[in-house]
Amino acid sequence: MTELILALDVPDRKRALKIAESCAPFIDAIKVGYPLVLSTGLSITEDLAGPGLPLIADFKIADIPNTNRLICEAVFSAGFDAVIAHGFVGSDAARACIEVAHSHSGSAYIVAEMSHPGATEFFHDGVAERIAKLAVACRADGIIAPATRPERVVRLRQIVGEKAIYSPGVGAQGGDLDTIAGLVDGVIVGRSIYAADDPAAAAERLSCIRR
Ligand code: 3DU
Repeated sequence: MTELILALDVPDRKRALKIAESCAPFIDAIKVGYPLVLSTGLSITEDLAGPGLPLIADFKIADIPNTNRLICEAVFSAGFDAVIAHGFVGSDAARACIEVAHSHSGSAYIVAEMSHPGATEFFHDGVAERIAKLAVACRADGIIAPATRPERVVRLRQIVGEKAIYSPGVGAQGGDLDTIAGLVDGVIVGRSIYAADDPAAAAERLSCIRR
C-alpha cells in the first residue's frame, strides 16, 4: 500500500480544518508546513487531532545541531508525530533532529532531493545520493524524494533500501501519480487536493494508491 499524505498548505485555520476533516477518510497523514503554522501557531496540532491522523511537521529544518534540537523539541512537544529536516546541513545537524524525534517516539525524514525545477541547480553530481546515505547512516526513518523525477527516486531507493520514501510533486508540479506510487511509500499532495472545488472528492480519487 502507498500512503496518501495531504500537504495542508492552507494559511487559514477554519478552511484548513474543514479540508482536513472532509479528506480524513481518504488520507493517511497530514503534513503541516510554514504556510499554515505561521498563520495559526503550533496549537494547530490540537485542532487537527480530531481524525487521529499522524501529523508531520514539514519545517525543512536546516540549522546548527543545537538550534535543530530546540526546534524539534518544540515540534514534538506541540504534538507532531514526525518532522522533515534537510540533510545538506550535515550529519550532526540531521542527527540532532532524528534523536529528538526518536526520544519522543516520533519519526524524522530527511530531504534528499527536491522536486521543483531549480532543485537541479544544486542537487546534482551525487549530492542527493550522499544525503540519502547520510539519512541511512544517521538512522533517519526515511527520505523525501521528487515525484517529478521518478528515475531519481529509483536511484535513491537503491541507497535507502526499505526505509520510507515520501514523494511530493504529484499534480500541480507535474508528477504523475501512477508512475510514482509504485516506487515510494507515500505520496505527498497539496494543491491537487486542497485547491480542488471538492477537496474530499479529489482526495478520494487519489486514494486509489492506498489499495
Ligand atoms: O505541489 P503541491 O501543492 O502538491 O505541494 C507539495 C508539498 O510538498 C508542499 O507542501 C511542498 O512544500 C512540499 N515539498 C515539495 O513540494 C517538494 C519537496 O522537495 C519537498 C517538499
